[in-house]
Amino acid sequence: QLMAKQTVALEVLSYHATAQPEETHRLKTAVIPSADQLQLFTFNFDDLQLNEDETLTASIRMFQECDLINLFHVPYDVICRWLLSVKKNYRPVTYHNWRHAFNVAQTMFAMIKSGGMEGVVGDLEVFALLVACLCHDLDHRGTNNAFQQKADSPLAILYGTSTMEHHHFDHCIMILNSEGNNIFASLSHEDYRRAIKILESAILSTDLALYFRKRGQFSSLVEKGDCKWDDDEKKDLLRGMMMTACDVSAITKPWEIQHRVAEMVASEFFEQGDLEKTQLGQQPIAMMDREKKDELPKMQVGFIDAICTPVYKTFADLEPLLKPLFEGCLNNRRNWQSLAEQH
Ligand code: 5BB
Ligand code: ZN
Repeated sequence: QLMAKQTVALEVLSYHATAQPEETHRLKTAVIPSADQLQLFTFNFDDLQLNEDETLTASIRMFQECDLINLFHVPYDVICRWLLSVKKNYRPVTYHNWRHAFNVAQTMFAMIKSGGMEGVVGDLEVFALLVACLCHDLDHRGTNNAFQQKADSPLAILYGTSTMEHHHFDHCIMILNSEGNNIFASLSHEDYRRAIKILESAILSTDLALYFRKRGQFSSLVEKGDCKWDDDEKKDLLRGMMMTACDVSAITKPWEIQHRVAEMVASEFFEQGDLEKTQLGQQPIAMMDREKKDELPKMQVGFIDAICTPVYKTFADLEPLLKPLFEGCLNNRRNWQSLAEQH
């Protein structure tokens, strides 16, 4: 068992690409548009309005706008190199790709800057959270935890629970530990440890299984009005819920965007379903079975009711400036429900 794990660990952890000097130089000398120009403050942000280079300059702008580069003495070439390395370690899968990570970071930025969370999370937390968003799905293969288990993948052997999320975090650490990529290098020893802890917890909390365990505690605190977030454990819970709210935030977007993204989510699920049929000889669940694609509207309503509405409702109760997320979610529920009724 130990031998197997060591072999698998080498296989999984040995290789990752980093940025080339030419591309680092190009980003380093690029003009960074303003946050307003890039529409970074809005909850209705649409990444398709930006080209690939602009997703990079927009990411830099989010760090600048939070003053993180100055506060934490990040050399400009290091943040450029790190960002390019992160982008390079997303695979061209249909949904869990670089653009998804970038969108999640933009929602986090909007929650902090436009959603009233700036006074709640401190500078080091903002830094770690934005990094967590950009890194939270690193090296995703377009297949979920259940698939890793069923396929006995090297990742499932290495990490028994929250399989993919542990891998995303490990990949994030590998990039930070690569030459010239450590954006946390100038932090004090204490801040460094704290940033890595926040990062780890934030990335792991994007496992849906953990969200189900934690959301009851979170809504109890908000209902009780116990929202001072003064102890570490409560604050960690809040940050985890913010990660979930950002991760599934496509469900809060204007209908046209939500519809387009849902089609991508569905395609990636169907591709996993195809693999289950061909590679594992198994019958996929309805969500991943392209024969059942007519059930998409009904499934989105189920997703909204079971997972999305509770988290956005709690955030809206916590902070009125976050209500647009809740309202966007309800608007998409109406649209999916009406499509479901036409079937
Ligand atoms: C989700 C949990 N799963 C174990 C069983 C199925 N459900 S579900 O019924 O809520 C469901 C969710 C069913 C279908 C879905 O999509 C059909 C295209 C979805 C769904 N999931 N729809 C979405 O728009 C999105 Br976004 C997602 C999230 C996919 C990634 C999961 C990451 C969870 C982070 C907390
Ligand atoms: Zn994600």
